[in-house]
Amino acid sequence: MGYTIAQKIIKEHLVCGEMTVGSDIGLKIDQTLTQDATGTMAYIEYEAMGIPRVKTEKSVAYIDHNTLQTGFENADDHRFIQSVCKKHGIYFSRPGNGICHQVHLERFGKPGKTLIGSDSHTPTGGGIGMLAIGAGGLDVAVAMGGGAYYITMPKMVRVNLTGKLSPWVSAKDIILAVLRVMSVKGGVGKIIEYGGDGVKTLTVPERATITNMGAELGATTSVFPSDETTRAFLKAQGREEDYKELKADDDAVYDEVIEINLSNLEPLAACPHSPDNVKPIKELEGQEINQVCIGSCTNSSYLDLMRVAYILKGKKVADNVSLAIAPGSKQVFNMLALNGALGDMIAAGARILESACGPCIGMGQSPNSKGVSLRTFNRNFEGRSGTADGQIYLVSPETAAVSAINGVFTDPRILGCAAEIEMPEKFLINDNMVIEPAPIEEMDNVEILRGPNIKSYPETHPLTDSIEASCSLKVGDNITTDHIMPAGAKILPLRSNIPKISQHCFTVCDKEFPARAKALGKSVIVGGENYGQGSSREHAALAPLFLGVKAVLVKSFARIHKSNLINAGILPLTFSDPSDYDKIKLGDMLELPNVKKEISGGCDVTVINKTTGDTITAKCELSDRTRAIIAAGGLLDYTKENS
Ligand code: MIC
Ligand code: SF4
Repeated sequence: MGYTIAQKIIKEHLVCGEMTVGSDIGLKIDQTLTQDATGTMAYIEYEAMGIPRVKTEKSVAYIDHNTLQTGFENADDHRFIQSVCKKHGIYFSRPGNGICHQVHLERFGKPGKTLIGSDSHTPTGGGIGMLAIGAGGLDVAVAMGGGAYYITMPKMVRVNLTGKLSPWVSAKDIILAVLRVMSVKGGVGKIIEYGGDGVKTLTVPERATITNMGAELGATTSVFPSDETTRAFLKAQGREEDYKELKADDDAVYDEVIEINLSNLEPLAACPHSPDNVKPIKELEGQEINQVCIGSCTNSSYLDLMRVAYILKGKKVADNVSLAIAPGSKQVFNMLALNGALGDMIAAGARILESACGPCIGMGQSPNSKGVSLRTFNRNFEGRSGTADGQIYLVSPETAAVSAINGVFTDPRILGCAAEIEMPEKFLINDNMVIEPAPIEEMDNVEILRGPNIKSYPETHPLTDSIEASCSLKVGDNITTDHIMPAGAKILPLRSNIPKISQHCFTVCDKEFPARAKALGKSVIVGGENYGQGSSREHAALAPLFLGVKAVLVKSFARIHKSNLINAGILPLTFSDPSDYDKIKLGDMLELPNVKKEISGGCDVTVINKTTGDTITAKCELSDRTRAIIAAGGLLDYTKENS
């Protein structure tokens, strides 16, 4: 039996476990990336492990999320990360150099290598044939220290692409079409592999748009073959030597196959408030809009922005629309500046932002009340834009640009013939905003620069024999990490201060939660399906840890959040019978009388609702390793005990 692309990379990097679906496997990690919003904590954790130099082939720290410096906090965090990088052997990409995933694809990613990143959109690297996975900061810290990264061996899904996109239909429309079929939880426990004749019609940045948004499927990762198109991209980036061919064997076996004929696709939009709420633009045409934002790690490549500039050239942004554009990297920005495309955007009335995440994470550009905002981003969760009643639609750059001019939802196919925009044979290469680490012999002279907002990792506790705690919060299905630990310009600067950021935990759902949980001392959160979807932010586990949450009992979990809970020593429990969800109410007193014994024996966990008298059972699906992590009180304690 042959192998899929992902299975080939996994086989080459397997350090423990068996490649059978559902088994716990450990992977050697070649590269890591962090961004600043998760990075400060990841480096605090790395420091706590006491390993002098990173052991990966390449580790890069990007500053791209918290770039709005309205107080000392973000700048202090950037300075802290820069000093840690210098000392411990990590490359530092300065603020302004671009969004982590875009820059990593351009300058560092290599086909066939493994990459983990403390950001859920790390799978962008799958666009050049990497096995690139989003993880919690602590997992990344462990990988930097040379430790393996553990996942559950996923199922393999093949998305077979045939045909060719019609003019003005875009890579974004492909992934929105996949989301329409699979939904935001359809990818959980799966790797999505793209294949078929249609692959060769897509450039690397287009492939990266698709693998990037595989995160919204809940997939472990997504990957494209590495072929002549990949070689040409790497050559244009001045690094052809990093090329390696990668394709699935003809007799590779997939658990699921999805067929997409590119020729049949049309422009699509993900409507509020979920990336899988997909409708054709045709159905929305003519509706008035208020804002357009172009950028983010999904759609901010040179090719994307050249198409946008082509559409905007000689036109004017409609009076009722504010158009913001953030090029994905300094490379893209600089090339647009030199070839005149930036001038076309400015002349049309675009507001040009720095190369960073910006509006995608609510760092500025929040729309007006009830504002309809078309964005080329990947997430439209409620409130994420910073405007609680904002109506966010996710669209392609082409749809975004033409709608900005017309002031209403517009199908870009009205533009007629395709724009003749070619991939450059040579990108502009200038890595002067990537700072190299100090040589080993000089590392002792590097001082770590800490600001007053940088606090240590919250206190952890080993698992106790029993737990008695009340239900401090009950929520429904598809709770995102943006509900659990909101981002935005006001809260993000607190990412290195868990006591302070905890005061915002779950306030989107229930303003009283932080105070109530803290007053209770110990508590349990109850939730529905796909709990914790979205971001990799471990703050969505660390804030509950700080607030005394001992267990989260839900119908099902999203992958990264479940492992962040385990890493924080919080029990991830699922109802054995989902209808038992109705047997617990806010404020009920719960008892887990034999929890330690049951967990160590791999048995179901008994939960007694002392308020109602009901007894229910919960599953705690753990491997031997994650069981030991929970028993120790989290991954940091486990790593210290085992090193
Ligand atoms: C996001 O898109 O939600 C983020 C912000 O990039 C997060 C990381 C974070 O919360 O810092 C992600 O996707 O993991
Ligand atoms: Fe940044 Fe948005 Fe991409 Fe997250 S999804 S890494 S916030 S651009």
